[in-house]
Amino acid sequence: MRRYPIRSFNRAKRGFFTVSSALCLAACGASEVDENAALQATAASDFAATVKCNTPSSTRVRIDGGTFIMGSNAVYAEESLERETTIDGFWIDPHEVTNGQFAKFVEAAGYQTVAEKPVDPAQFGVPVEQIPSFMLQPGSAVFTPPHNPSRNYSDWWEYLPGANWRKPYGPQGPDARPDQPVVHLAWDDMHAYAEWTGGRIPTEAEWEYAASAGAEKYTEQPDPRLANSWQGVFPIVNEGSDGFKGIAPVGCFEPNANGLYDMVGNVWEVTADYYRAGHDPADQTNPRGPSENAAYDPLNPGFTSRVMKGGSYLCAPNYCQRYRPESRQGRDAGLGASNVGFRLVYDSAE
Ligand SMILES: [Ca+2]
Ligand SMILES: [Ca+2]
Repeated sequence: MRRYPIRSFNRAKRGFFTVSSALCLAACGASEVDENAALQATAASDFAATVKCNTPSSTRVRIDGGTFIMGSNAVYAEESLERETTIDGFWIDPHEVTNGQFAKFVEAAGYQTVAEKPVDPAQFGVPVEQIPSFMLQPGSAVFTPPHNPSRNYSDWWEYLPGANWRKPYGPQGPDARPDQPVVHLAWDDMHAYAEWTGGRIPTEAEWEYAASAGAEKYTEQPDPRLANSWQGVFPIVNEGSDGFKGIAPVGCFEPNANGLYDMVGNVWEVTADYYRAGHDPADQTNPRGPSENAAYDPLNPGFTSRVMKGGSYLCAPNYCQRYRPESRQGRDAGLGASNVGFRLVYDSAE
């Protein structure tokens, strides 16, 4: 898979890295860039969870087939239209894939993730002199809280060289904790892990069916005991009244009626479906979303995104009310982020 195609670079300039910030960083001396990176990593690592929770069982959970109302007409247009949807049964991980689980795969398979590999300048599709030098270093997108109120997400996302699943807050930050969900993975990394375990990445419908667990749809922020979200005014006031200002170890919050932890909140979870805003009302039986050719992400035009579900610890009432089973956004398949993970489903109990 291409790592940073031109469309991704364009998205980066528009989103994570504004033209001005990219040019500034490109113009700065190396030592100044290194200092900035260190400061960013320090600020971001303040968000590392310090509370220890009991790690739940990893035994696959059976989800019997059935019919439910997928989607929502109540919040964001991309989640509509609600429609009756029928799903075949499957098994699913009770918690997000952890760093400990991913480490076993990496060791056994000798695997290196996309964020750890050298960056090929040709993949940007522009002359190399137009690419900021820091973007030619291996790395990933890290949430770094700004000092001032902002509605511009380029103010709290940074491409941080050296950030990857082992060092989720960058090279200056703490190591990944085995009991926390793995982040900073590209689609290829998740797919490789799934093949190694004999599982697969769920469809959006499977994920939403398992997450909703027969409960009534809601729009309000969940009770702090139920999901790791953001209390306070995002992105500057992080009250952490649910116990975690950043990622929590898996299983710290109450499971849903299917016995699944952190389906909503903690980290977003990538699904197999390509992204397109809204659901096809005719696609009602084991839906798999649009074809790759029909996929379209308005936030990344010309870019093929996958659907991610459930929101993350960064979702707050004043920004990203996506702490719900129906929530969905497009996710760049070639670039990881510090609030995006995944879990697997299976077609057998073992
Ligand atoms: Ca929280
Ligand atoms: Ca989650």
